[in-house]
Amino acid sequence: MNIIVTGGAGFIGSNFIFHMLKKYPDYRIVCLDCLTYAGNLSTLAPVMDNPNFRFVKESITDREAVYKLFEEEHPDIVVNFAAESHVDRSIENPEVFLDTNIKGTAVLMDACRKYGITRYHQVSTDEVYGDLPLDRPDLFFTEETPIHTSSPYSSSKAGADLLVLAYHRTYGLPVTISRCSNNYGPYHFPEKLIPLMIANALNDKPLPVYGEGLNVRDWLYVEDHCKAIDLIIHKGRVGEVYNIGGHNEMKNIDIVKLICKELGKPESLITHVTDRKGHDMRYAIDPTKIHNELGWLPETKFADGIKKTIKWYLENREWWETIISGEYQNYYEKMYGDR
Ligand code: NAD
Ligand code: TDX
Repeated sequence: MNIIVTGGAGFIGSNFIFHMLKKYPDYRIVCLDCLTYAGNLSTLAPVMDNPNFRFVKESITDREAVYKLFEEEHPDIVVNFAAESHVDRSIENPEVFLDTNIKGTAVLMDACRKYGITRYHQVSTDEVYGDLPLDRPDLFFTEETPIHTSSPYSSSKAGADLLVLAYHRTYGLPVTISRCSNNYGPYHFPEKLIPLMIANALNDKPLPVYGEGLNVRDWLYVEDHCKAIDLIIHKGRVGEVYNIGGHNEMKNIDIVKLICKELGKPESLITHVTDRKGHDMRYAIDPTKIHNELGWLPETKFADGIKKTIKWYLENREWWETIISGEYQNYYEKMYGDR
């Protein structure tokens, strides 16, 4: 099996590559990633010398480069993780989100049509469903929940999902889509809630909680997400959407307090800052379909996963300190400097 994994120098894609190379020693994995601010080649250092692994630095929006890669590699499966992934950045500058998340997806699928593949898998998000109210804990997102996006990021991901389903219906492309809740774990870029709070707490910097911190997210350990995608690309039904979630809803403020406790830092570091524009209140996934059809269940309890994650950030300071001392510092100043 020859698999192209796009966005593999980012958080979830890199974890997926490690999972696949370990579990399937006879598979070839080709990572296609243009190394945006969020892509980090040092993350892939442990597999760079693996003869079954190849890294290619190109953009999924570059049709010529993508076609050339397909001609060279004849992939059986394409798993598309490549995306602009940060909601706050999409609010500042939506354009690159449209280019990468929508146009890039179309280019990849055109290559799949032209050269033939057995599966195109789109890694999507629960954010395409919009949000749920805090006072209706009985409501969950199912695969039938209407698309109802809030941010330029989620709209671009929803646009891509609709294109993927259209390529299936119109051209018969063998596609699957997964819509996962918030991931956490090693190699998570420190602009996102959990790694940002860990890094700031370790540096005794303020912990910027948006609004009152009552927004709810459904957190899933990244390895469990990777295992779900592994199942879907091998056993999932073509043309189907699968929700993936941890049944682990938590308020932002409780996560931040837990991180303070685990690191022995005072809660007085918590600073309430201006809320995110259009901030989704609650995400909650109903993962019944993937459980019933493919037998998937989350394996990592949040209490264990957050400990493992914090330990990883303590043991890999160089990885995230390099990031926060570079260009990212300008972004951080712009985002949090005046609030
Ligand atoms: P990330 O930002 O950590 O990584 C994205 C990767 O894509 C980076 O390596 C970047 O260099 C690469 N990339 C960006 N634009 C590219 C382009 N034009 N061509 C090639 N490579 C490009 O993101 P992540 O958190 O790992 O998310 C991966 C995927 O999973 C995304 O599609 C995201 O929408 C989806 N997702 C993420 C979460 C989450 O909690 N992080 C949850 C559900 C779904
Ligand atoms: O500094 C912060 N303070 C804060 O209160 C940051 C960065 C975030 N937050 C809040 C906003 C959200 O309610 O924490 C929550 C989580 O924020 P993010 O880590 O930015 O994640 P979210 O917006 O929920 O989106 C994530 O999950 C779905 C990923 O970034 C997306 O790529 C994925 O699709």
